[in-house]
Parts: sequence; C-alpha cells; structure tokens
Amino acid sequence: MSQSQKQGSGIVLHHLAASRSLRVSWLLEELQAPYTLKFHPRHPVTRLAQDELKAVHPLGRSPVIVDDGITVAETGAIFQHLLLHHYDPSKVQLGPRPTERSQQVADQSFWIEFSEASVMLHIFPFFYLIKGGDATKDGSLGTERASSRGLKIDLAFIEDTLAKNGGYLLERGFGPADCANVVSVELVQRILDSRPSEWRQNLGLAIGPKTLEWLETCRSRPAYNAALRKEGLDQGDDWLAALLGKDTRAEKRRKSVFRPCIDLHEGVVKQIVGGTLTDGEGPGNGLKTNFVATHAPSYFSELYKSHDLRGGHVIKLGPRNDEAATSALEAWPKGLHVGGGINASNAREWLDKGAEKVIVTSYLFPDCKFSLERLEALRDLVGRENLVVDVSCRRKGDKWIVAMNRWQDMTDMEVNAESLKLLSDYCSEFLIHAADVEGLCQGIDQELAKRLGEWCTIPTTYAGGARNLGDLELVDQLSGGKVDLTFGSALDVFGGSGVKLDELVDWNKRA
Ligand SMILES: N[C@@H](CCC(=O)N[C@@H](CS)C(=O)NCC(=O)O)C(=O)O
Repeated sequence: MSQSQKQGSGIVLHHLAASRSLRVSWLLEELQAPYTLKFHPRHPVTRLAQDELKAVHPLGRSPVIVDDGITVAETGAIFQHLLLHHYDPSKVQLGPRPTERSQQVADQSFWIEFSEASVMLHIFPFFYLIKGGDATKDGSLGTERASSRGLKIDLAFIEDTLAKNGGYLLERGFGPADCANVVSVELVQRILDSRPSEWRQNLGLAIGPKTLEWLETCRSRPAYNAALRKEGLDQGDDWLAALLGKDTRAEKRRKSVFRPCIDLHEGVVKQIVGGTLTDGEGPGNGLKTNFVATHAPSYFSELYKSHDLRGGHVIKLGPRNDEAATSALEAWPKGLHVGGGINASNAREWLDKGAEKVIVTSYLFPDCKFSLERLEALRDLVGRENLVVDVSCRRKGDKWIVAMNRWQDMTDMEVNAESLKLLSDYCSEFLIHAADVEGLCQGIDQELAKRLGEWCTIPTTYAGGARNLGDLELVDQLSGGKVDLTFGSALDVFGGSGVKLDELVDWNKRA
C-alpha cells in the first residue's frame, strides 16, 4: 500500500461498482460514520475489477477500507472493525457491541461470516456457470446439484430464523447481521429469477416468503438507499444489473457510448490542452499540444466510418482549418458534425459540404451575451434536427458557465436545467467540453456528468479529461446512460496510452 493511502484521514471505502461492497457502504450509513466512497468502475467487458484496486490491496478486490492508515479487507473483517471502532450506541441502535460476551454477539458474528462463508460460497458456482454459458436449463449438471444442496440449507435456515425472530436475523431487530446477508440473498434471488422454472424446481431452490418480506423491509431503509445513491443509483434501481449484464436484466437501458472527434489546428489534426488556445498562437504563448497527427484529417473520418462511430465532431480550432474540415467531411458524408466559427452565413454551406449537423457556440453569444434571436434564426435556417449547441463551460464556484472564443471568455449563461431546457427547443444535441479538464487526461468532471444526466433531454456528448474505459463506464453510471463521452488525448489513435479505439468500438457494439 502506498504512503498516500496511509496518510488519508477518516474512513475511505474502496467500492467496486455493483458489488458486495454495498454491504459496507450500507453499514457505514447505518452507523452514521463519516466516510469517503472511492468509486472503482468495473472493466466494461470482463466485469472484473481494474488494476487500480491492486494499489489499495494486493488482491485487487473490493470492499477494502482504509481507516486512518489502517487497511482492512474482507467484508467480515471490515464489519468487525467498524463495529469495534465506529459504533456509537448513544447515536444509533444497531445491537450489541462486539466486545460484549454474549450469545447475541456470537450470533451476530456468525451471521456476518455466514453471508460470505455459506451463502456466497454456494451461489457463486451458479454465477460462474451462467457467466461461462455452462448452466443447464434443467439443473442436471453435477456442479449445479452439489451447490444447490448447500444453498438450499442456507436459504431454509434464513427463512426459519426470520420466522422465529420476528422478521430479522437477530431477535432484537435490524442490525449488521441483516446488512451482511441481504446483499448476498439479493444475488441469490436474481440468479434464481434468471433461471427457467424447471431448473429451480429440479434443484429445489426458492426464496421463502419471510425472506422476501425481509428483503423488502431492509431495502426500504433510508441507509440502504443512501448507500445506493453514493454509487449514483436511485431507490428501486437494480444495483445488480451492472454485475449480471444483459442476460439477466429485464429491460436494457440505453448506455453511454463513445463519440469520436477530429480537432483541427492550422489544418492539422491535433490534441490540445483545453483553455491553452488563444488568439496569439506564436511560440511561448502557453499553447499546450499533446499530439500532432501525421495522418490527414480524412484518415480519421475513414477510420471512424469503418467502425460506424457516428455523431463525432470535427472542430476547427481557429482559422486556416476550412480545407482540412472539408476533406474530413467529404471522407464520410453525413457521418460527422462540424463546429468552430459556425454562424448564420456559413452554417448551410457546411451542411452542404457533408456535415451531418453543425455545432454552434460563439455566434450565439455576441459580446458574451446569449442571443435567443440568433439561435432562432439559425434554427430556422438549418432546422433544429441539424443543429448542435456547444455549451462548453468552465467551472465557477459550484456553477458551470458557458465559455466561448476557445473557452477564453465567460458568457452570461449558466449551464443548468433551465438553460438546457430552453436551448433544447432549438437544437437536437448538445456538445459540452468541460474546458478546465479538457486535454489533461486526469479524469472527467464527475459532478458535471451527473448533472448533465439529470438536466439533458436531448442527446448530449461530454468531453474533457477522459482517461480510460473506466471513465466511459463512470459517465454511463453517473448520467444513467444519457450522456456520451469523447476521448481525445488518452486515445491510442491520438498517441495516448489510456484507451484503445478497438476497446471503444467493442463497448459501443455492446452498449
Ligand atoms: N470475500 C471477499 C470477496 C471480495 C470480492 O471477491 N469482491 C468482488 C466484488 S463482488 C471483487 O472485487 N471482484 C473483482 C475481481 O475479482 O476482479 C469479501 O467479502 O470482501
């Protein structure tokens, strides 16, 4: 473990998306213990943890907590640690302290361990069989029969205990024992529900009525839902969907996809650090360039076309880019959007040159003030369906303000639900660069991505800071699949090492 992780103050929970770590965030919420949730997206294709978790603990799994420099892994050990050091019965009543010598404490410890050592032990063979495509329709496989034996006993014991103890695992009422087991039983429930009834019958697997009631009661607890919200989910959202993938989801929601870009500067495809581009572009003016392509702009259009990566943007950064933009559009007619210097006198022309849509910003803000008249006129000229409004912005306190002229000038428009609602009556898409993080490959503006998911009602592409595939998954989670993501400097075709175009093509195909 690195020194920096040791030094953090308070509890940091390393939480893998859609995982049993939910038990720990839930317990922390019940304990009302302050903590920071460090979200780790799963690998979008394998659904496993990504390497960054190995920096926290060599096993590279979640949950792991780091509590003032003490690293604790394994759910059971984390529960015991939290109960020992962060349970204050004068604040919340969650049952006995683990230091007490009593049957209750012994039972509580039993249930905390039971969740992993019995329920998960017996359900996981099924999970792997399903994932590997080896599960049968009738439960006739030896592994299915062997695992069902243990699982049947576990489920019966939970059902009997709930009946005996008045609805919770311990007689005294709700507590950590329930937190530990609900999440495991939810996984069991989802797996059983995904199998044919013949399979369930032959293996004798079913969730009992008391257990179903208990799941409902526990899931309605404010702390459970607070834990889900910390993960970017809402009450009633299916946290297991992200783990189980398409095959077990009743309905598939739209997923965020990758949108490509071709940024042009002086007629050449480049990747530039956002906000460093100014009008005086000589040496020493602060312009930071991450990548200069040796390929022509049309090479990138053809590449995107070959993978059917639609709705990408060709952006003319400054003058002397018209020829390059034209050649990019000609290489894939009606496949790309074009932006940079678009106004009422040239918008039509760019559509005629092959742009699928035109992207407009600065023209809508004469003297940095929003002009509805100009937007209306442009909409009338090219049609709402052909117009994208670029509301690229910079952060000012807790607000995002539309920035123009290569993000140097702040306008009078705040990016929020109201402004986006107004604009969406006149355009069919938004393009939103988070100018402060653009080109830095240091991560996306998570809050903005989440807000855009709430505010946007038309297709929206976010750009800025994306490092790797995990960031696409993060945008998907945060925006509920409503916001698409552009990768620039991190992408291999632009000399980056964070993400490969092939991976993104693969993601888009699965989305
Ligand atoms: N027994 C461990 C299990 C930890 C575990 O396997 N966690 C899963 C998440 S549900 C994980 O991190 N998997 C990612 C991987 O193995 O790559 C515990 O309860 O903490």
